[in-house]
Amino acid sequence: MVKIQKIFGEGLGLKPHQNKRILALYHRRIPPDRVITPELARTLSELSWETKRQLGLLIDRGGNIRYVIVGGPLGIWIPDLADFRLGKGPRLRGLRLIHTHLRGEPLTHDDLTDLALLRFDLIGALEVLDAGMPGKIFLAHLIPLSPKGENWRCLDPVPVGQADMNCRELIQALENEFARTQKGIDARDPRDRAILVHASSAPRGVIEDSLNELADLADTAGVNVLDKMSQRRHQFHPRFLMGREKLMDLSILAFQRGADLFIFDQELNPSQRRSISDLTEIRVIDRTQLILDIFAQRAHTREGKLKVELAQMKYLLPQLTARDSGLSRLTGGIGGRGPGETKLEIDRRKVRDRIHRLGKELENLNRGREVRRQRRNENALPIVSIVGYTNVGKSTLLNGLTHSQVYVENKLFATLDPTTRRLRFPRERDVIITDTVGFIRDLPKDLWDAFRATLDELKDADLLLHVIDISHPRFEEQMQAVEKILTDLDLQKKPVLRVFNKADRIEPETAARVSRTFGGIGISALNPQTFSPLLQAMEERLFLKPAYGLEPIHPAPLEGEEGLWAESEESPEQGRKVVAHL
Ligand SMILES: Nc1nc2c(ncn2[C@@H]2O[C@H](COP(=O)(O)OP(=O)(O)OP(=O)(O)O)[C@@H](O)[C@H]2O)c(=O)[nH]1
Ligand SMILES: [Mg+2]
Repeated sequence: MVKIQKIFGEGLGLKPHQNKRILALYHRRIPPDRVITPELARTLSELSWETKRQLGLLIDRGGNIRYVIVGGPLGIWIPDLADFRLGKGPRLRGLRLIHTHLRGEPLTHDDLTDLALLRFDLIGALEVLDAGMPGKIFLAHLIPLSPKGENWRCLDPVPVGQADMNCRELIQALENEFARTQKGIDARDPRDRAILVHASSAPRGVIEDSLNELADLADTAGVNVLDKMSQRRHQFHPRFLMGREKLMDLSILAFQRGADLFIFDQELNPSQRRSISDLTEIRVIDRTQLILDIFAQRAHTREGKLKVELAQMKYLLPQLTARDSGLSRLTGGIGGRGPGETKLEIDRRKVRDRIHRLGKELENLNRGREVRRQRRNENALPIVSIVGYTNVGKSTLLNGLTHSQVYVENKLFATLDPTTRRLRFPRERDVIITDTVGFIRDLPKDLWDAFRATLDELKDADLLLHVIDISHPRFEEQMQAVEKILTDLDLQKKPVLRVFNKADRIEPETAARVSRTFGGIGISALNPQTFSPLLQAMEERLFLKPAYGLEPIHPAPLEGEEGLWAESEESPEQGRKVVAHL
């Protein structure tokens, strides 16, 4: 084994003979079951007293001294431990830190932070008495998840000569204990094991809702969510977003639970992501990346794949501007997927070229779609578009209405590409009905841009069916998020029918009340027998509208909301389409 034999830390200003004696510490070896020998403690203490600086030793499990560190009078800074990276699983670092304290103080907060963040086997502070005699030794180690929420245990200080516990056995016992608390984890399960993190000033309920949605997203992406953690903050730490303290708790929690990924609910800039990941040695992604990843998994058609890749590349570009050596960590999304994996060598120029080419290819596809769209318009069939938050049952409704087999799944973003079907009303009246990609609040901008063309097709719709999952605890927020997106798409004037779906999952009276309150129609997309009132309302909207004027679609708008108004047949465009098929 090649040892790095140099003084780490604040070696400047030491006298040559001190330097030499400190370097000579590398030749000491400690029996593997001892924390430190009294002889070594004495030398360390003497040298520390003479130089008026803390001295630290990082000792491996074989009792070899791997790093000798010189600190200041009050603290010591741990170097980059490149040779001792943390692996996956319930492992401590394989190094213990024994260092001197010149004022006889017990382990400080900084010491315990190092213990936690660096996952040392043990940490010890050796008291330096007058004339450089060693005094007591203060020891602490991490402990597995406990009901009291403590992260470490501080042992009673004893004079260093009496510190006779079996160090090897203690560390082994600890690792066994950690392995036991992580037992729920199946080592053969290839999924990422994540802790979800939220830091914002939002009220608790909002944070909880947001984390629940993030959990759904993570589940959709195929991530095993082990735990959630949140911090209410009014000011964000520029480097770590959350406070350093909290990050330490997070790091310990990750260790205790055996997590290998943090998913932040807040958008992180590249340097924040790197700082957090460097400090905790755990991969870090944010909600945007998670959604991008889901879209990447979901894209099946050529067009869908192009759009998602374009969004991923656009997302990647600014990440590359920040100087970064660990590109793989930045670009590897869930399970190392994402554009980064096979393109470690990508540089900015290549990404720009790719963005340019993807843009061109999509433009061509869009042109083709434009032609199809015009043809459809010439056919002059009314168009009904199904919109709504993701997973509310849009595709199920399309299937139910048109006896189709569009892909349906209880996961988010099952549908990425629009599907179009023909729906026949009585009296031989046909309409075109389309299913669209689900909406979500705060859709990442790059995805929004990529899907903009698809969403713009909604402008052709004569009627929007806004499907709402009435059984969802946050259906009102979802409804509002969708209506905001419709406004952003400049569709606020489109006739909209609110369709309260999954009525089978709640009490009939509640369903009726909600439909009345918000002005909509309750259905169960799984059961076409519930469709009659919906079909009737659609028919009325499409074919039997009053001759003139503006007609409110929702009888009782939400409080503070202006209400959605439907244009009547007076609208020349709609008039043309509808009249042709009456
Ligand atoms: N109980 C119940 N479940 C429903 C109903 N409608 C849909 N679902 C279920 O809800 C889940 C989502 O349905 P989808 O039709 O894929 O939803 P979507 O809105 O198209 O979702 P995305 O395309 O992912 O945005 C599926 O598991 C459906 O079986 C309903 O009326 N009642
Ligand atoms: Mg769908």
